[in-house]
Amino acid sequence: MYPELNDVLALARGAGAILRDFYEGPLTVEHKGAVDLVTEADKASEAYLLGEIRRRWPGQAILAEESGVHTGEGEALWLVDPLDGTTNFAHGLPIFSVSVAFAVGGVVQLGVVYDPLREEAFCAARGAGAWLGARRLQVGAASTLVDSLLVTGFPYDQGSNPDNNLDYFEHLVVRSRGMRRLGSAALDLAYVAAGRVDGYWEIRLQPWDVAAGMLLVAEAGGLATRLNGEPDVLRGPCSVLAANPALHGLLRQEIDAVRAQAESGV
Ligand code: LIP
Repeated sequence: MYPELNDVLALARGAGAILRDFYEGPLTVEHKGAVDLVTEADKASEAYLLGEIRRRWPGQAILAEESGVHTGEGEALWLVDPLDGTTNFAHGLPIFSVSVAFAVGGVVQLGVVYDPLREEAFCAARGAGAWLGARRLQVGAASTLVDSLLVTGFPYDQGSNPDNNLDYFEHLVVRSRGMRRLGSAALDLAYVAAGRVDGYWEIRLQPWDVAAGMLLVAEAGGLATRLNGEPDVLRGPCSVLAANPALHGLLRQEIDAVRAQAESGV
């Protein structure tokens, strides 16, 4: 038995209510790395999501940020980011979300990105569109960099790994209308789908960060791929690019040019 979009929406809202309870209260924060945090809110939200998925869809596989791979039977796979934007959350910065996606045979069919503070649920079903409440989502129309508001992010090893996106950022920030770094990949993608920003790219994310948001962008008329243009983002760490098709092509050209220059050592 497979879920429907309203089932995924209910899961995301339930997890979001847990995050609201923890937000701005005393919080236990642990380090997964030098700047990679996990809080009790992440864990409580994930425990809720895993429990609900296992109760209602027993035996289906789950890939969750904090507890990893939970194998199952058949071709169903849940991808769960119980709190996307953990660093923001831990600092009390109100930009974070819950991201839940459901895939069959490696293809995401349903996705929800939920912002618990604004109570905005960005929802998509493959082939049926993307929605924010009753509003159909449509990506922005910007087709030049100078007319584009862009958003990106930086990997947790930004301080130790020279491949940290700063070269792409430096190249694009001076060529765009503006650049933002919001701290939640799932919301970045949801905002591309909603036309609030025109383009997003980020390197070395995880499938749970982006699975729902990539479907949102695709169902809102955009193009969401790996940075190299490949469509599959479920097979492991992924660098992603999302925008309307014209801007996606332009951003790929610019990013490829920066990479080529770095590789040539010029
Ligand atoms: C975060 C992403 C963000 C990225 C961070 C981190 P988390 O996910 O949403 O875009 O820049 O490095 O991956 O860890 O808060 O779920």
